[in-house]
Amino acid sequence: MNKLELEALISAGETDNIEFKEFLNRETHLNSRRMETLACQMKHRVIAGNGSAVYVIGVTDAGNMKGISREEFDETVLVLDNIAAEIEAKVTGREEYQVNGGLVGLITVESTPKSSEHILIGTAGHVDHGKSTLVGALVTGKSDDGAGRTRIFLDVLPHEISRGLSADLSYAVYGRKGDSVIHLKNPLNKKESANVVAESDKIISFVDTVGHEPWLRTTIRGIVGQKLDYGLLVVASDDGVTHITKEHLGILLAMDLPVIIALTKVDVATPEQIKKTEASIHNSLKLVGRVPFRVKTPDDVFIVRDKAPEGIVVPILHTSSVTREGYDLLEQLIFSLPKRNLLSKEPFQMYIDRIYQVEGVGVVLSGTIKQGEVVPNETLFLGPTKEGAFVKVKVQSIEMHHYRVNKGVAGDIVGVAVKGIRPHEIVRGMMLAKNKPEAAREFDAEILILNHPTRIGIGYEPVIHLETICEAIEVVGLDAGYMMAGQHGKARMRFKFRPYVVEPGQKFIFREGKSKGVGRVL
Ligand SMILES: Nc1nc2c(ncn2[C@@H]2O[C@H](COP(=O)(O)OP(=O)(O)OP(=O)(O)O)[C@@H](O)[C@H]2O)c(=O)[nH]1
Ligand SMILES: [Mg+2]
Repeated sequence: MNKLELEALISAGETDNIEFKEFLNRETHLNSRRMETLACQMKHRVIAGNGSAVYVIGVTDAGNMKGISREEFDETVLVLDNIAAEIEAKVTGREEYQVNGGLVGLITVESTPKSSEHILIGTAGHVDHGKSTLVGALVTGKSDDGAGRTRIFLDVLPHEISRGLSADLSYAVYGRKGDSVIHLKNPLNKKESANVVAESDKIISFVDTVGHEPWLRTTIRGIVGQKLDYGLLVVASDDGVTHITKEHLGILLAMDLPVIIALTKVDVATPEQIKKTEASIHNSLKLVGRVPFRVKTPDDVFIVRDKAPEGIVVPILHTSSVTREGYDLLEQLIFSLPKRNLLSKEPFQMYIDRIYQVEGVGVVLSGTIKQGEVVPNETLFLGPTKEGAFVKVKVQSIEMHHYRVNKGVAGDIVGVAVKGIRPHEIVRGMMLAKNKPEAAREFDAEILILNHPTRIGIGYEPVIHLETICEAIEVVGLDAGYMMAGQHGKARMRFKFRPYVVEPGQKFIFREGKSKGVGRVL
């Protein structure tokens, strides 16, 4: 910055993340009372600045460039660094300018990455059974009115609000610091979400899916493509288990996700309805070899939190978003569950879920980090292109729930801003990776046919959902020749239009009309 630019910056005055300070000294400003106030102020500035703030020093509050001595300057920087340490930040930049025989400076303070545990929970369940409301009521800590008040927070598209149906995935976050839960007044507020990420030592991200049948593809994308740790199946106690409830349960289990079941709307259901719903949940679970476990007390939470992650024991809670019955227990359970996807040691990989063009930032790729860590300025491979190539891109910055972070780790939902590629060259399902992956047009898999009116054979063309890939695929080889519902066997699959990255062990779902199956890449 030249002096003119400095003058312009100062005459613009203090903004969200710019603070003027004439001079700070150790004796007064590092005493505990003053320091606390300054730390609090710095935190607000850093959060407002998306992880970084600038202190203009040697300048009065009113913006007069006074200039301070070298000793004063150095002491001020030292005091700022001490205050920064209190809020898990540090001084990362320092520029000096000669003014009036003294010094004026720009001191940059940035938040330092901290390791908070980040748990991802995906909702599933029949339309209108209360998924969005449950998530809204959890993250806000408020109750619902039974008429859609809370879910408004998560349903943001105009047609969602007017019809009361969710049509796309929504994301919500809340967290806990020490023993206190950090709620949001409005889960859509970017500053509030950023604050949760900045403050929490345990973060819960919800991926809220949709129950309406025509949007099954989106529901599957929410469950298959996001590296979830747990699935939260919502069943309205008055309406009971439906074919969609069963279908969603099947998808959660096919993805090896441990399931938690919330029996919602117990405030409006009759005792008979609740009993009946509970019985059919028990049946559905027994059919798939799972053991229901009703959570009624904090002791039950204690018992089930160690068992639930293995996926066999399924905690069931009775909840009402109107009376908040069951919410304390559900919250205790959620916050005591361990992270399941722990692949931070592997080289970085992320399947692309969404692609944005952000003004002033460029191309932003969002997704859930599958493995490894990502930091700004590193060079990564993105692809494959239609021809099977990988393009080198450079990471500009990383955001998590609107908060700028210095590092993203396995399991984080992030937006990664990259340079080196144009948005129209990118499609959902591509991979961003540290090491150059291999593109595959065909792969072998073990498949199981769940539903099919007749039988499948070579030439069968379902849509596959694998990680974030959602694409037409053709069965080009089948060991058994033909397969019917309930049968499993080896198949060779070929992506119809372009290659992707697939790896042994990955689970997938495929569908075509009423037919459906699951599989594992060999
Ligand atoms: N009385 C009562 N009403 C509830 C409860 N939970 C949700 N509701 C109401 O049920 C309706 C549907 O809730 P949503 O949260 O939109 O349902 P959803 O499962 O997200 O629906 P889709 O996203 O469209 O699949 C809303 O009007 C809520 O106010 C509850 O515990 N008690
Ligand atoms: Mg919804």
